[in-house]
Amino acid sequence: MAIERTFSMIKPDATRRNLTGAITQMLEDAGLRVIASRRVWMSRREAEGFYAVHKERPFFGELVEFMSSAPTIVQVLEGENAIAKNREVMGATNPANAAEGTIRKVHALSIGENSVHGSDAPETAAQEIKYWFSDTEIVG
Ligand code: DGT
Repeated sequence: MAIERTFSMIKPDATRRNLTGAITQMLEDAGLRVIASRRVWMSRREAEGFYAVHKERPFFGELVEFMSSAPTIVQVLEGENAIAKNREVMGATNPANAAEGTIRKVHALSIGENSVHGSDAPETAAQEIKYWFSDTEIVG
């Protein structure tokens, strides 16, 4: 399997509870390397742009409100099979369904306040990385 890159975000519910280090440690323990990282307090407009694919969903307003309610940590992760590996360590969207030992099982509060985001495919990973980072900020 080739080395892949994926986009990860530590969400406001987690930064509020001072879990940036604990969550990053879980990513690193899974074999993922943090090759870019920045703390951002996104505007509503940035949140709407980032989550544009969900704009018709009933929870879109709530999602944008939440994502712009406190700082997030945006990251690029690199490793073998990084996209799938990150999704695995994140666990299911709803923490009630997440497997033992996953980030969402351990830390998430609800389906909305679910501590982390991770790209779900190579195309979205490339788009999401580009949304938040310039090439010079990524140091592999
Ligand atoms: P991600 O990685 O944040 O894109 O989440 P996924 O791919 O695990 O889940 P997805 O794409 O179905 O939903 C994107 C985000 O939208 C999810 O992380 C939290 C939020 N969300 C999804 N379903 C609900 C819901 O029923 N209520 C609320 N408030 N938020 C939701």
